[in-house]
Amino acid sequence: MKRLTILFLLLSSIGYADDGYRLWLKYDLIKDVAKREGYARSAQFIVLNGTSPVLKSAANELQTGLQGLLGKSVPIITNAGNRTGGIVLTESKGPDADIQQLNREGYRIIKKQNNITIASKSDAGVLYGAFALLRQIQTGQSIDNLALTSNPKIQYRLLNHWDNTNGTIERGYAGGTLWKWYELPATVDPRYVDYARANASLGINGTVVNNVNASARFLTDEYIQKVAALANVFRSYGIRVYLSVYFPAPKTIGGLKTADPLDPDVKKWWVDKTKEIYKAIPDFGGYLVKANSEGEPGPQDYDRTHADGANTLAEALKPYDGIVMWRAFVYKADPKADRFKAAYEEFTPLDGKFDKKVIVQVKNGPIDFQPREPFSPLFGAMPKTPLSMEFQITQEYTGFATHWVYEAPIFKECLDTDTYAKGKAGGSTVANVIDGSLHGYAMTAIASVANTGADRNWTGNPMAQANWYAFGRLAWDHTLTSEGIANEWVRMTLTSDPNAVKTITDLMLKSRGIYVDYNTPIGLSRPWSGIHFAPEPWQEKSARPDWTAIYYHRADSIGLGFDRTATGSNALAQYSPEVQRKWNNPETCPLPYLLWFHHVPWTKKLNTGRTLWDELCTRFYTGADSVGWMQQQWAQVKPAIDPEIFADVTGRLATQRMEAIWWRDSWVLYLQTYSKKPIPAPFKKPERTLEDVKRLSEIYKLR
Ligand code: BDP
Repeated sequence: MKRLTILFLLLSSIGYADDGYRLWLKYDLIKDVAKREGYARSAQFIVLNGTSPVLKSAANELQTGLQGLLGKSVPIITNAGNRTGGIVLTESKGPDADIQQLNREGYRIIKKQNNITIASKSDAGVLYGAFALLRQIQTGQSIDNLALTSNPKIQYRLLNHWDNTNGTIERGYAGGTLWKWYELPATVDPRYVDYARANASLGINGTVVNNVNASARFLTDEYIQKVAALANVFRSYGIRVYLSVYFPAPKTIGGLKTADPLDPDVKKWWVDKTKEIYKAIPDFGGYLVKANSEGEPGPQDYDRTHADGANTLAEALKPYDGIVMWRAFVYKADPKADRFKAAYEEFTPLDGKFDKKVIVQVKNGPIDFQPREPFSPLFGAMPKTPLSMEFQITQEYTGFATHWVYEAPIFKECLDTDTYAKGKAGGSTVANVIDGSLHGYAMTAIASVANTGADRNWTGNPMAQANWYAFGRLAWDHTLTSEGIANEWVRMTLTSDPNAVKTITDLMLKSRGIYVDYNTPIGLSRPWSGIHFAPEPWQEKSARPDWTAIYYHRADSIGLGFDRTATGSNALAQYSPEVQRKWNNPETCPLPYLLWFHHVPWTKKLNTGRTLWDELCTRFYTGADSVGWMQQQWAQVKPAIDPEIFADVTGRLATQRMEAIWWRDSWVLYLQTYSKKPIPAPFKKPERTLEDVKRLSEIYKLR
């Protein structure tokens, strides 16, 4: 691995193209000599006290990073004697005031007696501090008077990989799985180390390695050994592995007649299986479960509740430091129900009924990772059950690997929204729910569906690396801003040229709004079945009504949108009265959420001064046109960007532009059959017909 890293450093310094593999851990030589020498004076050596593999990772990373950034080798020593001017790594439980203010994984970086000390109560905290110091240098900040304290606000910070035994990834757009199941456990790809380094640099401390639509094979001895080999790599970076479990596994691989969670043989099966896993993986993190959801079996098949199912697994984990993450992503095939309401209806009656080792994992929105979605009403409604957040980094609904969508604003929008669970503003945002501060949860977690794959640059679209980065940074500290994170990522990953940094940061911040405008403006959504890419607002036939497009947008001759007020499904009643007041009235409901909650007449004047129809057209057209603006802005940064990455993003933007127009045309031509209104000036009517775009979608689906 080390040799690989050095090779990359060498190649980049002699001007070879950047293939994106190094992510934000580039460590390219700092060109400003005075600056470089300044850093070098404070980083003459690294003092490593201790033998923990995680501490060693911290020292090695510092050494690799400094070698690249400063262009000189920095020795790792165990005792500095009287020498100063180095970096001292300290894992300490001591009474020192600096340490007292830290939680287990927090760190303190401080310049003391001419040394920089990185201190933490845990070796993992020291590792996070080492990455923070490198980040400080990578982003060109001074390290002369450092006094930096940072504590993660959330305890379990995980990636969820939807990876399968056959090498594919559900909703993955960057190649096949990173995990080479066929080769494991005997062959351990060095890339696993780089995966772990990237995650540790953000403070991610757990990874669920397999799909929530889980194969029972992951619980066989064969796969436990494979997963253990991954765990052996990740352990040195403070990362624990978790498994998604197939709930009926006691039947399918255990040979039992039932998987009823209250059956004594089933309970025993889980106890024995868990013991077997811990024998192979002593720091195993625990189980993630999708049950009674989208056809996946679960406890309800035996007239048991989600709590019964979760608690059986929790009991099996009792002797160990592991947890159960039970997903709340459930909805029944009831033609009369509103899918929006399902999770709340099923889970709130179970509040307080879960074992203390269980955390309920809730998607950010009530439906399914839409480009823009109101927060799930479960947040704030389960005071006695720890809830964790599930975001999605992979761009299932946000344009796969061709559309440039920086997702931090999606994450932040949800985290920063007030649930009003306390009845008044302040202190009860979604972030306050999941960081435990609102209800005093004993356990806190945040997860996101990963966007990594075997593509050389990890994420397909190089700009999508920023979404992995942003999730990790926010999982550590949800108070960081989308802009701050974007700025930091650009400088570490793409360029330090100030104008280019500014242009790209601006593009990133606008990218999600632009996507929403041509894809799902004013509160439209599109979670209908299929590959979730081709526009098909006309889709009306499916195995179940909530897998059709018309179920969601409800276009008719009068207007558009899903009435979720008391005259409709009344899903709004699941929110606190203050939130209801904000969204209940179509006159005052913020435009981004309007069609989520209201069926609005085509001719209704909105607060923009335009009718609904004209506003929709304006959004679709300006959204698609704005991709042209993105192309122009991107063209301007060419001199500051590596040519390979520049060309890659340029190509993807061209595709995005074409597809944005396809989305725009599909929506406006289809909705026009209901609104019966012309495309308002100055926009020109699409050059193709509804039949043309329908055909295009059919062909697209053939792939
Ligand atoms: C949906 C995906 C599906 C997942 C499901 C889930 O389309 O592939 O299995 O979510 O989260 O968004 O379980």
